Amino acid sequence: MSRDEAIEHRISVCAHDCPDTCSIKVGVRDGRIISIKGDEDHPITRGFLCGKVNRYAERVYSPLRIKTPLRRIAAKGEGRFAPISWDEALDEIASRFGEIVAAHGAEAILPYSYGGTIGQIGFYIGHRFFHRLGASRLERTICTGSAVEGLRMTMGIGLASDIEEIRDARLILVWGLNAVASHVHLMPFIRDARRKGARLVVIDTYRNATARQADWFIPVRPGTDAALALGMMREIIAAGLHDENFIDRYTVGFEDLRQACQPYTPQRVQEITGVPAQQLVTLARDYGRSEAAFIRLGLGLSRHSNGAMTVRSISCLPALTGAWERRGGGFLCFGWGSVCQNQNYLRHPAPEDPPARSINMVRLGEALLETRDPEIKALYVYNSNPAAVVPEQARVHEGLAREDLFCVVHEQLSTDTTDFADIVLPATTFMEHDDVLTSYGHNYLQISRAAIPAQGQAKSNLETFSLLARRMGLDDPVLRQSFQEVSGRMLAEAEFEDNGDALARLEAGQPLKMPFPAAPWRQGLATPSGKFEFYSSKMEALGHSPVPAFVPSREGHLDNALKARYPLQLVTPPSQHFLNSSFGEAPSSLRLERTPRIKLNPADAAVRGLVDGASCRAFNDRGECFLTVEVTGDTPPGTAVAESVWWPKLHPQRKGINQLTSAELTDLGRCARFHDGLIEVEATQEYSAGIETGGFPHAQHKEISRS
Ligand SMILES: Nc1nc2c(c(=O)[nH]1)N[C@H]1C(S)=C(S)[C@@H](COP(=O)(O)OP(=O)(O)OC[C@H]3O[C@@H](n4cnc5c(=O)[nH]c(N)nc54)[C@H](O)[C@@H]3O)O[C@H]1N2
Ligand SMILES: Nc1nc2c(c(=O)[nH]1)N[C@H]1C(S)=C(S)[C@@H](COP(=O)(O)OP(=O)(O)OC[C@H]3O[C@@H](n4cnc5c(=O)[nH]c(N)nc54)[C@H](O)[C@@H]3O)O[C@H]1N2
Ligand code: SF4
Ligand SMILES: [Mo]
Repeated sequence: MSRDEAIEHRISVCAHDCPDTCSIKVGVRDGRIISIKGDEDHPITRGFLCGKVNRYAERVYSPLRIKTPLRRIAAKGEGRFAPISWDEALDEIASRFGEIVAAHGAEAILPYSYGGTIGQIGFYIGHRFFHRLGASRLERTICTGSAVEGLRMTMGIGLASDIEEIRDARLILVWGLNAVASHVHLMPFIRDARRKGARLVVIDTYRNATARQADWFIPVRPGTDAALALGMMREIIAAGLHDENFIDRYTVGFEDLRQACQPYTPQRVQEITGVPAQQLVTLARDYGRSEAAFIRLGLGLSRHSNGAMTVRSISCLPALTGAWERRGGGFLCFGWGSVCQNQNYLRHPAPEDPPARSINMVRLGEALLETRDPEIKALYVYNSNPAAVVPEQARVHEGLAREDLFCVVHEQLSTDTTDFADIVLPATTFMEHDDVLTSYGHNYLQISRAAIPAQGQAKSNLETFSLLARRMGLDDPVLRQSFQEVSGRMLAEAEFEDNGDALARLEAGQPLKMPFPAAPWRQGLATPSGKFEFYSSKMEALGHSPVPAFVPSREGHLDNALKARYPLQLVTPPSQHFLNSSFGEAPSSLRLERTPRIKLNPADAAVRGLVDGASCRAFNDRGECFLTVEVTGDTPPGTAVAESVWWPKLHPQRKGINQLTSAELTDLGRCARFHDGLIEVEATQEYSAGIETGGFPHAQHKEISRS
């Protein structure tokens, strides 16, 4: 047999928290990854992957990979451990959990997880274990909370246009989304549309990589997009570009909306958003007149104190013009695929599960430092790196450093969070376990099969929770189901566009498309009226304006006492080569991202005596973070941008960007305000050599910082 013949080709599905959910062809020889490429047969992947996953072997075989269970042998935070066996680790966890339940009650245990894997099983399988135990429940709202609630108020949940329809759009608004970084498989659909004459407009707080490709980039002040949407709606109505027929049939509250828009004259919108009055008028008319206007709304603008109201306001636009009705027109924030998954039985507590309190994941620092009755005595982290990604990081680290907190972290790599653990358990990557994948950006479902064996003694979330249940004496067979049992149940009621031998095709690795309901507004939406609600009595009942409104964000553009001290609005959006904090270890990603940076407008840099490449200290009342200054006209005056999330331990003093972000929750949906924080920036001598002095802890990182 030749060496080529020995290569097997397998299909895996990327399970990172990304809307693209790519199908991957993995070449494997002797159990090792030889090649990785995008699946040409997947209608969204279209034969290519992002750079991060093209280089996935780097992550799978990283020297930072955790290969065995570990027990802490030094102070919390130091990250020094001795290997132990799985049996020892499980015994210790079971006995410590047992003691804590006996002494303080099960609510003293807090699970902490998010999007390390968005495989349906890997994401949800821990829920029923902790529900059965009676542990505190985690409100997993850090990412989508405000956007989900904002959309719910206008149109109920689940309504979305098909990404594949963007091909037929004539005008595309990419709004609060840096697709080139975070949704790269959107770009070919936009390219297809532009080839047929469509225009791309990007509305964002800085000229990001997507804005560079746009026909028209419209910079807005952070947190002010609702005013822009209201101004657009005012113009659309004034010019008679609204669709009366659609409005009569499928919406409620048009007259209230019309009145709500009146104060948002082009001049007033310019004052709030910074968008010139004439540009607003042009944008509104272009949108209103387009035969097929498509809004791809990102979450950037939802991560402000007014995030839900902003999302709600923008989502009224396609109902006002009837863009929903036209092929190539419409609106997409979360794909329809994200609502037609049957994980409900994994996700929700069973009737026999004990009741338990809820703790919001954004407020982890508070939970660990202040929560009482009972105090959190054990934290079990999986699928997440809270020491890096959670706001008010100083408090998070202080909480994680508590000597009396028993902390277990199930992880692939030694992260900032594992550094604080008592016990670390080794986790498989998506290349090493089976799962069922749906997407929050498109509508295909796919089964992902392990392409290679587990590295070292790593185990999947499914296997780990099954073992833990057994150790804890939880003998309900439902807590110990195999992949076949769980996925079988999940897929039993699934519907596909073509149901013929669906299961066999899924088993063969094919993606299957879940059907869109045709024009669901005709059957009735999941709102109280069954229609698009320009006027929402639910909003009113919750104490918010029932009609769209611009509510200044907490740390926004308005001058006030806080702004006098901290004049810059900090936006911390995803960087292209990291995925949240994942890939923050990968040598190639680190090389491409170079150093943790802050983008400042030349005027803002000059008044602070900062030049390009200077070291600076960014700070506010919550904390500080040392960054390298990038002076650029891509960032408007008053806005500072730090693409994120670098590992805190690669920053000086292990102070990451989330030292500066607020853990206060959004208006609705209990989400985080990652782009709504005021800061000041000053030159610093201390770190004038930049990241080099930041103490890269691993030999590997030291090398990278030199290269
Ligand atoms: N490479 C990469 N891809 C990722 C991620 C990553 O970290 N890296 N993260 C993944 C995850 S978990 C998610 S949730 C998604 C995130 O995806 P989204 O949040 O939908 O979009 P992002 O690409 O993060 O872009 C956010 C954009 O919003 C802008 N923005 C911030 N505030 C405002 C505002 O007030 N108004 C306007 N108009 N724009 C604003 C930012 O400048 C940024 O360009 O991406 C996923 N994909
Ligand atoms: N400043 C700032 N902070 C942010 C954001 C921002 O834009 N700016 N974005 C926020 C958003 S949108 C989100 S969604 C959160 C995301 O935050 P997290 O969900 O915590 O995402 P990651 O940082 O990627 O960390 C996921 C961890 O899970 C591990 N993992 C992966 N697969 C598995 C598995 O199968 N099993 C186990 N046990 N572990 C696994 C990975 O190794 C990784 O360390 O971050 C938020 N934080
Ligand atoms: S991170 Fe996103 S773009 Fe990259 S391979 Fe995974 S799903 Fe595809
Ligand atoms: Mo997210």
